[in-house]
Amino acid sequence: MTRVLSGIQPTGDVHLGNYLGALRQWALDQHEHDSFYCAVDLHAITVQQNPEELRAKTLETMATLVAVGLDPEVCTLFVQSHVPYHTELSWLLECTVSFGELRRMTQFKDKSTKQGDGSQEHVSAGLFTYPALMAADILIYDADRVPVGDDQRQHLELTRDVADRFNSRYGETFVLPSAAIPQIAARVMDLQEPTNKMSKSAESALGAVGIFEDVESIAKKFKRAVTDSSNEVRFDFESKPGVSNLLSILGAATDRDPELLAEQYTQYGALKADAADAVISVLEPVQLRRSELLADPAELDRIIARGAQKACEVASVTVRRAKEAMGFLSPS
Ligand code: ATP
Ligand code: LTN
Repeated sequence: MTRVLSGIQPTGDVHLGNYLGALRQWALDQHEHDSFYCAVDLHAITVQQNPEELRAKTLETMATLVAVGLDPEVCTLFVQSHVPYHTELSWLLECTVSFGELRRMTQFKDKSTKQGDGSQEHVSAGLFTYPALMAADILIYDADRVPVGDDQRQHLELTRDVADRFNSRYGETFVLPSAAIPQIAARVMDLQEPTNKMSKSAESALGAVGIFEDVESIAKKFKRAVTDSSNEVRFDFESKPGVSNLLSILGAATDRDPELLAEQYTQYGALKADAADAVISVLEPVQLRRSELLADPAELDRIIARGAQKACEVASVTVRRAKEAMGFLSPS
């Protein structure tokens, strides 16, 4: 059976881009494949976190995973730091990946220059080596398939390269994974700045739609979405990023082709209203499940404990295999 692994950072509020680009695919995949999903708290600390907030956000992210329809009876849901093997394998992979490869990662370039004075002087070394930890997250579960948004494409390519290098140096050890990136809405853009991706760390509160936001607020954000002045509905991200983003969102939420949808609209107002309605109908069951879950916090603790145990069983075997291949002496 195909193995699936993916992760989400327990930072900020989960938004529509996370949902349409990744989480919705996770919920479908769990029924077809042996699936592992985690809150990647070790990745979150590549930028400084407040300890209380990190703890609360990690719990909240796990509740979100259940709310989007991930069934702990069907897939494995866990917190990354509960499986210490990830950091152990990460070191082996840091010694396999090259400095030049890490330096070329666009996410590092973006995030490191946005921090502090932009000189990269004070960014953590972890922000730089992050892709090795991400490769470890994936390779440790022998994952064939990694459902992610478009922004993670480069990290997946690096993971394959590192796995391939390790296998040719030390013998067949890792499965080479593929990114599973959705056809539509793989890169949901900010509603206010449609040339930037919708992000947890968005500057404008109106630009990102949280998946637990109340429906009035969602409708208002779509109504105020930035378009352009030509009043022609056409799917063309180059010249009409705002309108094309709305068409993609509507297409993803209703399972229709954005290009064909464009033919049905002559007015931006109608497109915005339909996109808002479609998003609200997709998110309503998610919001309902979350309120049920928050009423029973002990259940969430049980889910997290069971997930850690299942994940450790698989991860420990892969790390042992990798260490043996690399020439570490087995403890007697
Ligand atoms: P930040 O932007 O603050 O770095 P993030 O919103 O990208 O955070 P992550 O936890 O890094 O959130 O991503 C979780 C998943 O959501 C990843 O698979 C990522 O590719 C996907 N994703 C994130 N933003 C978008 C987006 N705007 N459109 C589609 N998918 C997205
Ligand atoms: N780098 C990803 C989060 C992430 C991930 C993973 C995704 C960490 N480990 C393993 C897929 C598989 C991000 O920033 N969204």
